[in-house]
Amino acid sequence: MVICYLGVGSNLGDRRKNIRLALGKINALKNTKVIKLSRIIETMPVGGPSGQSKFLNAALKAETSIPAVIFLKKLKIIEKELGREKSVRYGPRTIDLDILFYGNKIIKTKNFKVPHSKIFQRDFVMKPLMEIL
Ligand code: PH2
Ligand code: MG
Ligand code: MG
Repeated sequence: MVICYLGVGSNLGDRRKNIRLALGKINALKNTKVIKLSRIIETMPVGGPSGQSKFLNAALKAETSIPAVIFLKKLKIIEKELGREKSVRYGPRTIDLDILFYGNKIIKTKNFKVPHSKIFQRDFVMKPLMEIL
């Protein structure tokens, strides 16, 4: 089992419900268990189109035996199931599930970086993450 930390964000639709449903779906993945959830905080959007709605953000700690790249794929499927649609960069989304840390693994591919590349620049990630670390 690997301990991992995920960042969760939503600024479209019923944000709290989206986060709750995502959590349930992550917890329902094979050999995966959500261990801890931070408080859910409301944050101003960083980047993306001007005038988009505020986010709800949270972080969670989970353990899984699903390999990182497959875990990422499963998270993308959950995002889709919760109505995430392709949009402009940093645009509004029903749910965003980011792998912040996956054990002590370092991954650097074009579309997938672990640790997540902007963790330390982003208050909306750091605040909830610090709470559960
Ligand atoms: N996610 C982004 C870009 N901007 N701003 C806030 N407040 N919360 C987010 O989760 C967020 C963001 C890209 O994933
Ligand atoms: Mg993100
Ligand atoms: Mg993302």
